Amino acid sequence: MNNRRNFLTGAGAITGAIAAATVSKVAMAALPEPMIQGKPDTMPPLVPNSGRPYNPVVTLNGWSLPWRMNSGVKEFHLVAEPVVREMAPGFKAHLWGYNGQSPGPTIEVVEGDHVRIFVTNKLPEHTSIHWHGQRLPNGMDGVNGLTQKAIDPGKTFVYEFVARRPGTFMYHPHADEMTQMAMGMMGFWVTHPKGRHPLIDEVDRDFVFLLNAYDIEPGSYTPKIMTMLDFNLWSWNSRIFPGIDSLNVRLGDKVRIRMGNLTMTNHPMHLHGHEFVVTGTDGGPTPKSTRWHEVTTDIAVGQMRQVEFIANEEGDWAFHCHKSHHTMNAMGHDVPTMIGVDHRQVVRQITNLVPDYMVMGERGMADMAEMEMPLPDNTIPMMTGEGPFGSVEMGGMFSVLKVRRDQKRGDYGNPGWFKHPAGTVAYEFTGSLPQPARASKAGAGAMPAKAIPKKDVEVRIRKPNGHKDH
Ligand SMILES: [Cu+2]
Repeated sequence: MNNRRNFLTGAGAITGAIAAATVSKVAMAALPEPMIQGKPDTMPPLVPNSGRPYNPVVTLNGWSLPWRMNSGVKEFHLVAEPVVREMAPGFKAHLWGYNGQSPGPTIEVVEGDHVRIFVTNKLPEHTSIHWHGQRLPNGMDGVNGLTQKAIDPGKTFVYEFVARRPGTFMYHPHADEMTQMAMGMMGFWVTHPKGRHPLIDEVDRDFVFLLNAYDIEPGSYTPKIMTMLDFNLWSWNSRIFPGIDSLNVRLGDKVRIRMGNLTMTNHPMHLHGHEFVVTGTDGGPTPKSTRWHEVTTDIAVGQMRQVEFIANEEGDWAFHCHKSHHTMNAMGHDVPTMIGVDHRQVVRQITNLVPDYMVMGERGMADMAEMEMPLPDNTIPMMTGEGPFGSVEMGGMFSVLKVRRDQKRGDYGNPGWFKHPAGTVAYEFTGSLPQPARASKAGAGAMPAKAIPKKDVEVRIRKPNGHKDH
């Protein structure tokens, strides 16, 4: 084993104690005690206190599952069960998950580990777990009906295999998948290399999270499981901005971010202020000759990607899915486009009948983030997040990479807002403005149009409300 830097000693003391608690004398003979997590906070990395050493990952708004060693086998205990997940402060969803949370805890093992996972089903229906991306015996692949009998409610099954290749993996049910994944059943898995690996660099910070999505009607608590495309909550680890923790790093840190996509669509993940390289896919580490720098990487459904970069620009850098509808929360849909429509006459007439009537969106949607809109209980505003300069006008799949010179090694805490050096923030110009260059001609084309209207036509169409008709 090479001499890995252990910069996480402080945080490890806490989680080490949790890991030790799983190994009670009584339990050694039977099932490992299930560890349950009640809080949606980002827990400090789980420093290994048995088995081979490795640099642990940090799960955004999540945690890693402690294990016990039993005659050389690493034993974990997952409990599939209904959970209440706080998706953002003040917004709770009734989901299904593992060990108290959705997603379930991250499982971290080392290449070559013999792994045994006990899965107890406390759901009202049968389940199974598929170990997405793993090399394993066919009968351990977790496909209900094809490779195993379903785990009925109240039963515990055992999965056992050797973690053969290092990389980034996921786990999820392969039984009534449509329901169980729509309800939040999924988790992350990282297999660390057993020694120095030519394609896997050591990093200072290693973050993981799953991309997931829900359709929860404003004012209700349970996802609509039949939804195939029209989700209204776009989340990372079943959290939505501003409920997603920031990724806090030290200036000059080598940072890895691992993401897995278990939604129904792709997510182009975009980082501000830095270029990264994709160093691994669901198939494992990529050959170095195939890596190039980019600032956005698309993650398709069922895929995992890991990106790496040196955090060498100080500041608060946005990190988000670039599909703008995925950085919106509930109410991002079903609102007609009203930009440019002058409502004043209509509003005057309506307020005679409905005194509280308010018009939204004629100057764009930013108004909505500023107005205090009355919302049903348990609804997250469409766009939220209060930054140092006002509303961030974002929701959903959005967080912030915080790069700080004075962040301590091993400190994953939020350092607060960036203090911009004087003269480095965009500012208002108050002098006299020269005439700006402006395109005024309609322009030509590849060839003349066959029939040109006698008078110019301006298209003014108000899009139909909702998605129901297409
Ligand atoms: Cu997206």
